[in-house]
Amino acid sequence: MGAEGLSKSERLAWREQGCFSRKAVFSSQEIAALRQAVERCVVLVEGEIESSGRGYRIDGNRYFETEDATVQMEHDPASGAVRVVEPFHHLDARCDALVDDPRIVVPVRELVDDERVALFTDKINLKRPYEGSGFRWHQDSPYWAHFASELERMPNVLVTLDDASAQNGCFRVIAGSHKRGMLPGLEGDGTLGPLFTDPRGFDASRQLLFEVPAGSLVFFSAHSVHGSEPNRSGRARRAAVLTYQPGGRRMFKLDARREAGGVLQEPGAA
Ligand SMILES: O=C(O)CCC(=O)C(=O)O
Repeated sequence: MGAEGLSKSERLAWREQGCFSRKAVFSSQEIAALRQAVERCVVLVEGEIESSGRGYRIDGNRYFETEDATVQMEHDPASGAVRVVEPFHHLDARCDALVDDPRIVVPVRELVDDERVALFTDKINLKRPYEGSGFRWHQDSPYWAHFASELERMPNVLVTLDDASAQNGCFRVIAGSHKRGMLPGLEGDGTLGPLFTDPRGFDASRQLLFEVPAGSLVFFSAHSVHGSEPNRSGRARRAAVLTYQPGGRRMFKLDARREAGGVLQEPGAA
């Protein structure tokens, strides 16, 4: 699949389910190169953590702030693995180029409803074999509401870097949960509890499992309740998530603008 605008069924899925996927958009060669690029980012942040990263704990989980990224470590204290790096695009030229890929940006322009789109944030979620932990049900919008407006115009695009299945912790979305805006968070469940969605606010039986091959894209709304199970398999489950917004706005964690995909040519322009 190339750089195509939204089909009728994708528009319908976006409106009704808050998500849709496009399978195997990137070739296996492209994904192999992207995996290598992502692993270069991990090595880079590991080096920074070792030399100068500032570490802290929230609800028992370990985080580090490097000069320009937040690094979350695996939950199990016995694991030394990096779990999430946010942002990562600026750490590697190949990752930076992903932000502008027309196969992502063309449909995103329609979801943002703007010819100009900018990056809001981006992360890599790494679930190493057997030790990759799950992501509890949550929405992004309650978190981002402190930093951004027009949350309906901030689509996420998850890029699968490995074949994803229920066994290795594929991404999941609660169909239709985006329709209810920001839902109540958990109370009395640690510092981050309010950022996890109270299970009374959605119907868990409506979860969609994105069991898709490496190189696929999952588009989902900032209001969608989403999450994933731990990796119980011997195969990695890595993914990149890019979040876009209308053009001209600054990024979430970096005090800079990152316009995406360049300016569209006017019809008939040379
Ligand atoms: O990578 C996953 O499975 C979950 C991603 C997620 O929930 C997030 O990045 O907010």
